[in-house]
Amino acid sequence: MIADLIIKNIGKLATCKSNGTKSGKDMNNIEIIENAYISIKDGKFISIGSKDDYYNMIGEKTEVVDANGLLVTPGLIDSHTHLVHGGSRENEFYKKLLGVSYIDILKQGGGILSTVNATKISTKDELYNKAKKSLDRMLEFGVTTVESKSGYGLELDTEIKQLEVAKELNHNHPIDLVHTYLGAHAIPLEYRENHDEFISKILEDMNKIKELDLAEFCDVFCEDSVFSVEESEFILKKAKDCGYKLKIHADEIVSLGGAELSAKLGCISADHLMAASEDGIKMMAKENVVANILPSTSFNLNKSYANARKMIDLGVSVAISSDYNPGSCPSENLQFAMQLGCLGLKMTPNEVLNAVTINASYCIDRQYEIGSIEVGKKADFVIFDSTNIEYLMYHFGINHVDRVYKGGKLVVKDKHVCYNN
Ligand code: IZC
Ligand code: ZN
Repeated sequence: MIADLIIKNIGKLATCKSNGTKSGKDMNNIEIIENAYISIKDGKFISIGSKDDYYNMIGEKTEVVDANGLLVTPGLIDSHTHLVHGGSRENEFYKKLLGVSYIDILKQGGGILSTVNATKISTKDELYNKAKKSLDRMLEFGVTTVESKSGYGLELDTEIKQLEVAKELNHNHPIDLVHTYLGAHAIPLEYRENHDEFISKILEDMNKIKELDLAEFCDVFCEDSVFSVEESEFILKKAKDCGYKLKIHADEIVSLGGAELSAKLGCISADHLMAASEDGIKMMAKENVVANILPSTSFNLNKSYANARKMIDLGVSVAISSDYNPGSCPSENLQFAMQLGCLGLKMTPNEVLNAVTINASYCIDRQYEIGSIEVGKKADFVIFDSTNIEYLMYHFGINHVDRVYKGGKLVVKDKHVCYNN
């Protein structure tokens, strides 16, 4: 078969190929092909090999690119973000440094609720342009697929506005987006004494959003002073009946039993887990719930890191995401989260790379399309300005990307976006 594009002279090709989620000791295994090439046709990988075995795929129109001996990995996947929102929260930054907690700020009507106000008063264009800027940054860091949550409306119209912006961006931007409805993100002040009434509104809204086909996943912020385990269970069960796949913000600050609930309900991922119990982790391993850990949030809130080593020892599949949001993680930089995967979570560089590629693809149910470099999968890949995986985590705080390809098209060159539109 004649290829559209061939990348030759790849020093190390980290395919991240796997027959399922990577877990336990297997999380540290990465198939590496040295002196490799990849060839692409119609946006997909058609052949992967070593040395010069690509000659018979070169036609008149084939573009052959020299990777100059560098490292190539699958496009990175950010499977937990609060991408679309209005405003920013630097006004709360110093308060936090003085020791006022994230939840106390929320209880005072700030935090998520202040972003809800900023999102309500933003026009669609404003939300679109702000989120597009963030997506460009993510792409420049090597991210080619992003999960994007709503949750800054807490009423139907603004939730729809956020989800529609994400849908338009999915259409117009090279990054593929996966959409999550997070109507249960906070309790508006007027419902503080009446959670049940607010929850019944969420149930109505989730049906409408499903009818409009605006979200594939449903998520709940299960946390002390936000949604209890019982409330989260009630909401997520209804979401499942409505056709959503499930996610949960679990045991981020207080050990409530969110990990246990994720296993009980068959969530695809449980996210955060800084305070997850050992029983909860064991239950997640048994039910194959992916632990989606967000170490940049631990860093930014100056909190402890999730116990990734224990999770891996107990057989849980671990993914890592940015949690990009205006409160607890105002940074789009997934490479920084990867570096904290080593420095904070004590994961190995190989485990971290699997966590942001193949395991992250499972968090968004895209494991058959992306997450590894395999024949038939979408040709999303990154050429790093590095000859090995370790260097990406060791040399921290900088962007290691050389070039990014999305569906076989060059979208980042010399560290800057170069797609048309
Ligand atoms: O805006 O604070 N944790 N939700 C749960 C967030 C962080 C986003 C925010
Ligand atoms: Zn979150």
